[in-house]
Amino acid sequence: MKRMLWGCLLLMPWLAEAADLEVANARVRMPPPVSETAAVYMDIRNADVQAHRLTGVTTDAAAMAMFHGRDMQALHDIRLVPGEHYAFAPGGAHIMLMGLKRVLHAGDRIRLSLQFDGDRQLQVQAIVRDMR
Ligand SMILES: [Cu+2]
Repeated sequence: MKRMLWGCLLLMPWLAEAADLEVANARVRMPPPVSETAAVYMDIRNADVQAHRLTGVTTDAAAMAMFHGRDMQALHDIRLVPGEHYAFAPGGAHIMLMGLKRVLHAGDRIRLSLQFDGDRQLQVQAIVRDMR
């Protein structure tokens, strides 16, 4: 049977898992109160034997979310190499939230929905951290 039973799992705030793709350590850099943007970081592990692609991200915490490279350029999708981790991390690629709908405080959690190739989705909670 094919691995079609992805569904939406939520195991722990920072560890979500769907078959062969795992997300860990999802966090949001706490923005200044006046900011309408924020960066989200996380590690995504592709434990599958084949490559996957992260194709989209949505959140109810902001008007828009997208992938950015280290120079803030938009990335269409993210290639996930088999057996490797992909890191959205400070100073590198990140998930950019634009049009925040509320002020984020340290300890708050926001929900993100990650879309992967093959119509698969993963629900992730990211915790807001003061990274100053
Ligand atoms: Cu950005």
